[in-house]
Amino acid sequence: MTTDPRAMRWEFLEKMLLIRRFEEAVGRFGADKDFPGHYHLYIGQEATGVGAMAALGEKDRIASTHRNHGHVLARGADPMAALAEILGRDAGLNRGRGGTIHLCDPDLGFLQTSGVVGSVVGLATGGGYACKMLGDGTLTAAFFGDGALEEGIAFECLNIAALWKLPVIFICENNSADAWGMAKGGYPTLVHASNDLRSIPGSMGIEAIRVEGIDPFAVYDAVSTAAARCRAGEGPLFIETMTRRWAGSAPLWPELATGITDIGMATGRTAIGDGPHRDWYETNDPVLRLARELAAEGAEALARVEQIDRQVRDIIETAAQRALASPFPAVETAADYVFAN
Ligand SMILES: Cc1ncc(C[n+]2csc(CCOP(=O)(O)OP(=O)(O)O)c2C)c(N)n1
Ligand SMILES: [Mg+2]
Repeated sequence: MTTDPRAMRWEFLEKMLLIRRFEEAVGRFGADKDFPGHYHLYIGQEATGVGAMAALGEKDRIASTHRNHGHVLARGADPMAALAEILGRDAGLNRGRGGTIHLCDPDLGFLQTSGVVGSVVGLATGGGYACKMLGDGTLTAAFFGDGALEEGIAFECLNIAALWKLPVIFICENNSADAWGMAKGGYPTLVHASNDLRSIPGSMGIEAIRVEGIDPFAVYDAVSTAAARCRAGEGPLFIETMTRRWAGSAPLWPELATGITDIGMATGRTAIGDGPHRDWYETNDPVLRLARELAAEGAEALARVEQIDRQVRDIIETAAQRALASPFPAVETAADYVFAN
């Protein structure tokens, strides 16, 4: 990872596009019923995962949620092994045992990813305690949704992390703007008495800031500053990254509501039109936003955006075909890797 800000923009675009094409492939698998059960896509939040991961160190630990695909990829996991995991295949990151919700890459520092809302806050606090005991200057980053702050465990763990000055960065991805909520047949979204989530860690003396979750540089800067402070022994910090909920994540089951991302909407080759998702394409889609900014720099930059998109599409298409063609674990191995020996 470069630290040159100009080069970083291209790396961010490439990673964000990789996650987008990956999620579109998962959406296709989901629609085709290639894997069972519920799943969640990271579309609309790519800038948060990519910006944050770029600011973390190689030895830092990470805990993530049910919406984990983008985190695992942003950290550098192999897309084919991640897709194979979602499909329950033996070639998957967790030999097909974790699936979409527990997709995890321990080699990249993931302690766990868990679908139990709020549990991440506890896992990361434990991770932070371990980092502090090791005294090696590492930290643990927790990625969780706004819904996690409805859970009791979040309050206890923020409290203990503050009291013990644990090196933890609590990254709350607040995607509740434009969410439908259950009353409209959507997914359960935030139901909280607090109208500003920052006040919760704030009441425990944890500094809490809010950043634009569609701006990878804002997230990168916030996490870099927080990491330096954690490593200096100042204790935990809380970052709330705001995104508008992608239309495809508003209903109970995800759907590719805004279609397969057309990079032409960033390069000017495709007209955005006046449809229902105009705001998304013009303003809220973090991938189109960064691609547009880069493509505006001239013909060479525009061609580079298109080339990166082609390259990333190829990587994901090949990974998807290989993952789909790969075998399921053998029946007699069903209990392997599941229980500790
Ligand atoms: C302890 C617990 N309660 C309820 C659920 C059901 N559930 C799954 S996702 C979800 C909403 C989570 O919202 P948030 O944490 O904001 O994450 P998002 O899906 O918005 O990224 C709920 C309530 C769960 N998985 N775990
Ligand atoms: Mg949420």
